[in-house]
Amino acid sequence: MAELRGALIGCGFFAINHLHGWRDARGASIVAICDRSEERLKIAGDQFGISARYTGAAEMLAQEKLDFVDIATTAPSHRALCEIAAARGLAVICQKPFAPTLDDAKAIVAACSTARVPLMVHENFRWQSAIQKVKAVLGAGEIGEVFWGRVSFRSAYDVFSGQPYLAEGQRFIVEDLGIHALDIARFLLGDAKSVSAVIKHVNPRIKGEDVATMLLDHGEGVASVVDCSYATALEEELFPQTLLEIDGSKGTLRLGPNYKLTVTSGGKTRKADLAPPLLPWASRPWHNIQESVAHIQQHWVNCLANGKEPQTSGADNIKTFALVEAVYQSAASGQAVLLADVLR
Ligand code: NAD
Ligand code: 89V
Repeated sequence: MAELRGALIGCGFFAINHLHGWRDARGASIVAICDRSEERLKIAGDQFGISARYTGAAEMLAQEKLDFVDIATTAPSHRALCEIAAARGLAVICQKPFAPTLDDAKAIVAACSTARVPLMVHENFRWQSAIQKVKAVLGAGEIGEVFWGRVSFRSAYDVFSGQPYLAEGQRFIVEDLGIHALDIARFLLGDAKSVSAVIKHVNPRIKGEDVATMLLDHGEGVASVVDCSYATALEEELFPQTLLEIDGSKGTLRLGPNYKLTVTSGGKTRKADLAPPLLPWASRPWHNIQESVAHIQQHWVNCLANGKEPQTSGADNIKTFALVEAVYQSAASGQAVLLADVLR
């Protein structure tokens, strides 16, 4: 089969990881790039040897022969860019957070559905190999029926130097990082029916909340606690690790610091090291996120080639996005919020 031809829009901080992932992907390559900043275009184009460079997305999509578009800009531009790609009949990958509002996210899903083009949100955390291996343990029934979980991300890492816009928004940790942890909770324990949340703003140098504690009701008595913080200075900085605790009817699973897995079942405990590989282009501590970028992008290529729905399709990701919205509503009201009400 011929290689799929992709174009990347947004050549900023995180897009460099996309470009590495595309270079490694089997079955696709990036043939054109776009950024409204000439400087970012030059940096990315020179590094990856891509000569088709545009400062306007519409012009690029009109000029280039493409199969898909990878949108790696920040959320305010996502809806307009997804809509112009869908109008041209191009399959779309869009970075998280999907959009500024749930209405925008729904509009993107509708535009791609009307145009009958595949849509995937680049929700990559579940594609970290440690998280995938945990999913496989649960799927194999080793700890029985899961009834409780904790998804935890606690750090004091300075994310603002690489991503200064994160310090500027009225919303921060739930929208930017909690969204990954909430998606992992859905991935491992199933969809949530309601959520209760408490959020806190600790760091005076940023505008939004940097601590969040969320309780998800997954139905039939199954619950998870999802907690995240960028105000937690630990003896050992674990950024960007997600720790897991999962209890089941036959045993327990823990994904502890430094990717150490412990599974206790039937009176026996086994341990495994789930440290991710350090890809040739990756650098610590970001390497687990970087490998997940390569994995999700290969998943996209495989889905496009085989006509399959991506795991984090637009329709799927609306449920993660709605959880984020529900968390903010719950934190503001002090009440549990039903997902069905948010999605209505
Ligand atoms: P950034 O600001 O460094 O880069 C965005 C780039 O997009 C900039 O170069 C900007 O000039 C360009 N741009 C914006 N609007 C444009 C438009 N309409 N047309 C052309 N170019 C445009 O941001 P970033 O840190 O790279 O983040 C980008 C996205 O990636 C965000 O949504 C962020 O949440 C997400 N992100 C995801 C992960 C992850 O692990 N999934 C990690 C970091 C960032
Ligand atoms: O996923 C993100 O957008 C990043 C980080 C992993 C640092 O939170 O901001």
